[in-house]
Amino acid sequence: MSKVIRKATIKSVKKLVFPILILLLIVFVVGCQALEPSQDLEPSTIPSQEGSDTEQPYSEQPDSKPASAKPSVLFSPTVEPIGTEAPTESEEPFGEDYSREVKIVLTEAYPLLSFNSPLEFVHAVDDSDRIFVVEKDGRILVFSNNPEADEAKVFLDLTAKVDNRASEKGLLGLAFHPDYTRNGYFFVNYTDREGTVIARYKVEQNDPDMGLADSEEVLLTFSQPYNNHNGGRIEFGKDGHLYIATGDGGSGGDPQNNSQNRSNLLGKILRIDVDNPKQGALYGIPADNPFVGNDQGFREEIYAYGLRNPWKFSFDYHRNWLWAADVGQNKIEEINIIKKGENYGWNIMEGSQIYSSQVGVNQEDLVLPVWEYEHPIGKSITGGFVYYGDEIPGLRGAYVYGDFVTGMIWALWLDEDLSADNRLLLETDLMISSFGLDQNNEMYVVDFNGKIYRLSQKS
Ligand SMILES: [Ca+2]
Repeated sequence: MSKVIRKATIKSVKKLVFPILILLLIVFVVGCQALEPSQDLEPSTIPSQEGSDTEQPYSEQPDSKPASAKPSVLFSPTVEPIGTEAPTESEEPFGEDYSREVKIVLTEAYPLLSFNSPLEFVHAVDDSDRIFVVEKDGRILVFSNNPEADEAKVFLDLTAKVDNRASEKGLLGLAFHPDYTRNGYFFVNYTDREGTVIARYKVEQNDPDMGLADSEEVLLTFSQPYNNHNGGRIEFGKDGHLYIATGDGGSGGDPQNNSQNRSNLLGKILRIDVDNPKQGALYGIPADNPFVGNDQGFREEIYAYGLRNPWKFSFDYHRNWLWAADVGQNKIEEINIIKKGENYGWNIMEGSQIYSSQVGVNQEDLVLPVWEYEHPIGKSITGGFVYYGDEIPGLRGAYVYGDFVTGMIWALWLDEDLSADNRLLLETDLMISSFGLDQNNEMYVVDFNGKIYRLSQKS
């Protein structure tokens, strides 16, 4: 596969269209001002926010958002979607109603429930239509997927173990074993005072709403040199293996060069086999992991590397693609299609641009993002999922993602040849800490401030 896979044409069109829209807006605003000279006009400046070296995915304050990018009405697209290029000619595979000119609204999914710094929205693979919400401080809450749900039970409380004392530390990931209905196993990713812990727990046999706090089996630990960039999501692939997102260890610019260093687990997507442990461990290495049997000291858990903080990834099971959104440093937020053994560039590249030079790495071997956007359109990408639900036919096949800092939500259609059609769905005031799917593949947005919203089609 070609290493340079981002299509520049669409982006350049976008780059032209957006300034023209802005120019028209300015002309309009100036015109209005001339008509009403006494009226004070809000300055339409976007704050110049140079990303700090320790840009963090969920520590930004709401008031740091570019105010002028906000619509006056929440949850209603007040600007035409950016990048409305005509869809490609290829036959639409997702049904007759299929049109990408879809209008989306968000509604509060569980008005009677609120959460304390929620980071994940997961359903158990057991057809029970329950939702599990991961709270940063170490609790997992469970409730019925019903707008009238008025009680969330504590499924697991790890607050005594979890070190939550930095903006990117805490309980970060939850995944149910593909055979959960039989073995009751679920897996978590959290930080403690030493670093990252990947652990297995078991559900109480007679109470599906109670995880057993004393059932912990630690699979994997690794230290974190700095507080930030701890990755987050863990998820099982169709291959039955557990995938784990790790960050580069933190600070800014990856000062320890962890992401390019395959002798550690930082700045990677890992893949482990939790069902066939090797001797003396609770997991094994899948036989076809890319660095199995290497004699260079590379960690065999590594599936892909060169990532900065890909704290949200997800599988597109229809196409068997692994999507990972990688939070940028100072300039560029990126989306990658992760393939086995590939190097996604950080910290040599930030998105498609050179960040630093490094001896011994051939730039041609680096895989560039399939899509990227620059600051200050957004400053911390939150990866979502490809939508395959029934309620929004026009969204089928789109990778839905957002930005934690600016609250924007987009849909990205990617053809097999990786040509991209990216559209703005919504501008919100949410601090988007995650997207989630229920068992029917309907999509939700998690607001770090405590509420969960459901995507639906505007009638
Ligand atoms: Ca990259």
